[in-house]
Amino acid sequence: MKRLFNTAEQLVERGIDKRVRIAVTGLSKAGKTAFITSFMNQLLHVTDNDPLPFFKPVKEGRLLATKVSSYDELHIPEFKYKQSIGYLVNDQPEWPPSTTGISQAQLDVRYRIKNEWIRKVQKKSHLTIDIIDYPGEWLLDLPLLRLSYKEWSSQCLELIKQNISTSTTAWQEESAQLVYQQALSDENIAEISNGYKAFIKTSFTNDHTYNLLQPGRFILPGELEGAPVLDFFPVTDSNILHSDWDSLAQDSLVKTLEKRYNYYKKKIVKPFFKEYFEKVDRQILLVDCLEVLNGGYQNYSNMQFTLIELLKSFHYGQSNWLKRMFNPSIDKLLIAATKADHVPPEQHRPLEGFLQAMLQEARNDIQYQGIELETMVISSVKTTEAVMAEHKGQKLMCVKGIELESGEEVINYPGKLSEELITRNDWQEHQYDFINFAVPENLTNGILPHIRMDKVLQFLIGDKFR
Ligand SMILES: Nc1nc2c(ncn2[C@@H]2O[C@H](COP(=O)(O)OP(=O)(O)OP(=O)(O)O)[C@@H](O)[C@H]2O)c(=O)[nH]1
Ligand SMILES: [Mg+2]
Repeated sequence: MKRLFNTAEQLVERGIDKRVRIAVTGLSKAGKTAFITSFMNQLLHVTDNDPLPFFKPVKEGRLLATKVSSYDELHIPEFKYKQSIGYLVNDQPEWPPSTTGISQAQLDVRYRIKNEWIRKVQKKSHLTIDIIDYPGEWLLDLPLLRLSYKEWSSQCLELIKQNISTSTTAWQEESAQLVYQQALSDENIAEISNGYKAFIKTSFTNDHTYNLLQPGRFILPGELEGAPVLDFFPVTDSNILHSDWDSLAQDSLVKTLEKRYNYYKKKIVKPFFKEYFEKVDRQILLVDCLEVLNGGYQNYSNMQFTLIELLKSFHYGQSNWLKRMFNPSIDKLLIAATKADHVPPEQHRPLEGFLQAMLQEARNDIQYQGIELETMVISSVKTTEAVMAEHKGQKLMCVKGIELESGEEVINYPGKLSEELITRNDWQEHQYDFINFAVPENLTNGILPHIRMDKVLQFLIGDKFR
């Protein structure tokens, strides 16, 4: 009953524009947790923060206070803001650890109403912001919702052909021996599926190829560790893939795998999407371009493919009060290159150009649906400062900070970024050297230094404070 009441209350709040749900999307290590922590941190310090010059409601002095409120939906764990900010601002600061489960934050912001007519009857109002954090690996599952088992298997086969240059793995050798038309015991299926899990885990961690070798829960199972729902794998025998499966027996291996794949989609992926991404109003896609630039052409084209497929999973469209209540869609999308503090400021523009070119096709398709879309280069936590320094005999703008691996202060010139779309041939000539930076030790006032978080806030929620 209480849940029903909460849902009804939420619907009304959404309809009258007093509640906004933001989807923070990004692959594993893109910077989602750091972003959510900084987003909350900036809002929680609206009254004692340096002016956030591009966040208009703050500039106009209308934001009065923000608090983290306990979440209405008790079945979803709360995002541990205090713990997360604790990592960043304590005496020996660290980055918050990689996320292993879902959690949700709810912020309540009180503000002075701008519209003078409404102000005559009501001076203050509030906005509730919902935001969720989850492991990036799980996001890779969303595109599965559009694929049949056969289509998914064909996609896996294609990705394996493109990416795996090394000798065949144990799983590939084993699966090549399988007779897909015949039945196979559950124990054997589990054994081979464990081989597949090991295979995608290695290619995910070692090559870090961002490819769509799903399911994401195979890489990070969470509470599903050891559950039979994770016992399946794709068919990578092209003869079987091109044959007709209608006449095959229900207990044949291929049909069993197909059933398990469909079960996984229905019981794991669909509820994940419905609960967290279906009722979203605004979205930010965080992209770690630096990892890709370091990684080379294949890495780039994998990430491009993955992100384009991912963006197809969301509903975009213009919004009005009725739609917001009953059939919400995303009316603003921000695509942001994260970790901009790795790049000297004069190279932010080329980095943005690179991001725009990488996602040109997806941007075009989404913008066609009439929504507001912007690209930005941002940093949730600024860890470096820009300095002029000599690099290979030239005076160049570099970044100075503490290198994460060595703990030493370093001055780094990451290479000259190109605004143009980089072709496979050009790529070899581009040498990039992005290093990881540690969180600086001087964040004693508890306010995180950032790059353009004020612009992010303005784009994502600025219009909600009317
Ligand atoms: N310099 C810098 N590094 C960042 C920033 N944001 C994230 N990072 C780095 O990127 C790493 C990953 O960031 P997270 O926020 O944990 O990434 P995530 O998307 O939540 O990753 P998962 O939880 O594994 O899906 C951090 O540990 C930092 O090393 C930033 O604004 N500046
Ligand atoms: Mg995380």
